[in-house]
Parts: sequence; C-alpha cells; structure tokens
Amino acid sequence: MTTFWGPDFEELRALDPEVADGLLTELDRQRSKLQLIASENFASPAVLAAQGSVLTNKYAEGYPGRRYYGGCGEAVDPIEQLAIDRAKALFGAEHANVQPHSGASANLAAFLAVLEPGDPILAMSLPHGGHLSHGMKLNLSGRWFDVASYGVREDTHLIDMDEVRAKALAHRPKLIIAGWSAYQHHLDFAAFRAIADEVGAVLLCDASHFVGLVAGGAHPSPVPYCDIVTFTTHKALRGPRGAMILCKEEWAKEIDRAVFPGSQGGPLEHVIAAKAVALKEADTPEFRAYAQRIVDDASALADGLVERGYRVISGGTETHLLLADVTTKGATGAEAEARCDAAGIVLNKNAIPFDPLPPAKASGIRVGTPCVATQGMGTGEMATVADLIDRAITGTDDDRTAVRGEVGELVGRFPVYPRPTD
Ligand code: DSN
Repeated sequence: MTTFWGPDFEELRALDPEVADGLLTELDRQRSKLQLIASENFASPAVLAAQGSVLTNKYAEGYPGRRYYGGCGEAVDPIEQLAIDRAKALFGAEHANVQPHSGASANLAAFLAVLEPGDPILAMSLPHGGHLSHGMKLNLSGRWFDVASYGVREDTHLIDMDEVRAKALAHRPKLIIAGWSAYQHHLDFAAFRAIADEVGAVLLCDASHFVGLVAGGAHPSPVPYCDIVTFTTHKALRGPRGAMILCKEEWAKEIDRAVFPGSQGGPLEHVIAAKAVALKEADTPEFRAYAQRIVDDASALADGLVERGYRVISGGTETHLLLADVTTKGATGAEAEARCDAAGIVLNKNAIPFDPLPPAKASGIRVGTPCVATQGMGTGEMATVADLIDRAITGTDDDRTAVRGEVGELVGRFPVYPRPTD
C-alpha cells in the first residue's frame, strides 16, 4: 500500500520562510478572531489534504474517459467521476460539471452555453444584493449583454415577483438569473420558473451563497426549477475554493463545451478531489445539523442586533446572513468594518438597498454564520456575538480592546484547527 505523501510544512519553512510565516499569520488570524464573513468557512482537514495533494501535478483537459492527456485513467478520471456522481446524487441533478475554477467562471460558462453577445438578460441589481457577475457594468456580463435588473421593494426589502415579471415582459430576456450575494430570504423558484416560461427565457440560479444550506436541507432547492444552477463550493458548503454547475440533461453538452474548451483549459484536479470530499461530508446527518445551526445562528444574531437598536434589513433572515444598517449607530459600513476588525471581529461593509452612500463607504454591514456554526457556536453564543459587535461599533478604543479580549475567550472555547494544547 502506498503511503500518503503530501505537504510538508517544515520543508516550506526551510525553503521559503516568508511564505511560511504568512501562512502561520493567516492560521493565527483565522483561529484567534471571530469570522463573520458570510461567504467564508473553515474547510476540513480532509478537504485540505485532498487539495494539497500531488493531483496538482496532473493535466487532464477534457472529461473522464475523454481526455487530451495520457495518465488520467488511474486516478484523475475516477476521482472526477466520483465528484460528478456525488454532486448529482446530493442535489438530485441530471448533470454536473465540477470543473469551474470559481463562481464567476461558472457563470461565464453558463452565459457561453446560452447567450450570444448583445443578448438581453435579467438579473438582480448589485446595489440591491446581486452579484457583480450578474450584469454589473464593468464586468464582462455587463459589457457583453443587454442587462435589465430587478431589485427589492423599498417598504419590505423583499424581491417583488410582480416587478420581476413586468421587467421580464418588457425586456424579453433570453436568460433570467435568480441568485444573490446579499439577500436574506428564500427566492420563489416556482415564480421565477413561471416567468421564464412565459417569456421563453432560460432560468439560471446562482446558488453560491445558499447551496450549502440546500445540501443540508435547510433551504429550498433551486434544482427542480432551474435549467442551470451554478455555485461556489467554499461558502456554506465548506469545500475548497472553486465552483460547479448543475443542469438539466438538455443543457449538459452545451455546459460541458462551454466550460472546456469554451472558457477554461486544464481542470484543477486537486481541487476537484477536494470538492468530492466536501460533497461526501455534506451528505451526512452531521452536515444537516450544521446547515440548520447556520440558519438558527443567523436568525438569533439578527434578533440580538435588533434588540440593540440596529435596523436589520427586512427585519430578519431565513438564511446564513443578515444586513444591518449601522448609520444610526454613528458609523458608516466602512467605519464599522474597521472598528470590528480592531476588536477581532471580521465582517464586511455592505451596501443596503437604496443606500445613499457610495459602495466604498456603504451604510451597512453583512454578517454571516457559516464559520461560527462550523466552530459549534449556537444560538446562545449569538447573543454574545451581537453584544460584541455592538460594543465594537459604538464603543471607544478601550472598549474595543476589551472586546478583543472577550473575542479571544469566546473563540478559545470553540477552537478551529485546534492546537495540540486546545
Ligand atoms: N465575493 C463573494 C461574496 O462575498 O459574497 C461572492 O462572490
């Protein structure tokens, strides 16, 4: 039996102490601060082992059984096939492509499969919570397609499906995108499907943010309703950095061609192996409990901030994140982000719907619970987290020093990547 041969940190430290020091600094940052960025997570040691493996050495342009390089039959083909089969089984999908390097790359491939330059598309606007690859004017999607966007209602901060339908009837998009980066509620996939059918559009869901919740049964699935579903694998799904595409069988050939050779070359087989591991981890009762904990934590955190006088956008959350207006607390989003960071709390400034401030300042913060739920923190800890955030934003430098100490104590009770002494 061959024994595993993988990353040797001492060798790295001897060869390149600057990079080694950087890795240790990052490990310490992840361990010692409170990680509340909604799109981040802590990949498991098994995922990290697969990603840091000799598969990085292998070229494998093509697909299992149909490669443009020799040497793929022994390991690369079976591992990629395993990832494909696990993705199809976990999400009940007809077809899976596990090669996209990122969410933007997955969306690009979906566009290539469906659209021609200049075609009309309809997607959620970036300032209301959409993603830049959904038609933002500086992004390829905004430069190459004729984009109309829908948003949220000013009174409820919820997507108004009547508005989506009216925009679709007026714009006649060839592609409708359902999906977001900063929205707190379930999308009405059935309504999106009906609108797409009414105007003859293809329906794409970018499920990057919530696909981990879908995998764990804590969020409705877009798969039965959508022609194509793209998603990143490193958010709540807790896999390696990368992405996947699921689609109906009728789109399978177009999607595969659009990924390779349409928009990518050699697949990252070490990352694909790590995706396979993450999919196996996600297909367990432990992961289902984890997904529910993420949602429960986010809801408890929203309640905690509301109790402390914050305006939580739409009043609460059904997902893993919330948006809170911090301007009533005497800070812009950028200032709140900096003050929290000084107190050991990592989150990001975020535009809120109808934000009067520019995105670099923003009126809000986005707070997510995938990381703290991985650490095992529950709703009881979220009251403490809300208090720490509030004191970091509204307090003095001395208060932030005190909060930093309490953050250290809290994360010390829920260690991530534990030290031998933890
Ligand atoms: N940048 C990611 C996020 O933080 O939401 C989406 O790509």
